[in-house]
Amino acid sequence: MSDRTLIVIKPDAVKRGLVGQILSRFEAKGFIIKELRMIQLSKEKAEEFYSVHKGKPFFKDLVDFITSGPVVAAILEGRNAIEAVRIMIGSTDASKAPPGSIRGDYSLGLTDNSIHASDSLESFQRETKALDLI
Ligand code: 3AN
Repeated sequence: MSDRTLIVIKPDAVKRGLVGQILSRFEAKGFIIKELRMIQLSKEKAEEFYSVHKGKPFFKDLVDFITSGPVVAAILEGRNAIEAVRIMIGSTDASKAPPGSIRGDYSLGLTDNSIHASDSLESFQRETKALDLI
């Protein structure tokens, strides 16, 4: 159980002006924002960030999309953060994410699904390093 996790608000949500609404949900839930940064990812950093998906058919689309505009990355601190935040964001395919979850409320996409959150301690460590947050 980790008390910290990483969220990345993706370019679709940043372009649509949803940063404040999304961050406020985490604050309302009780998480503390420990780090907050707007980042334009390079292709190299994006490939490092998504390295677990290297070789998959959607890898190029993923890298193209995450580099298509700035993202907002935040480290959140709170009880059982990784699991709790994954529940709040909803399933990867936003068309199947339930209303009330962030993807369920703000997106219909699969690649452009508004938000990423670390799914394990290992992912948290790799992803924060790729984004130069730690
Ligand atoms: P999550 O973001 O829910 O952790 P992952 O880590 O399995 O999901 O996938 C990372 C990202 O890759 C997803 N957010 C989504 O944008 C994209 N992705 C995952 N699976 C697919 C797929 N089958 N087709 C296209 N894009 C996908």
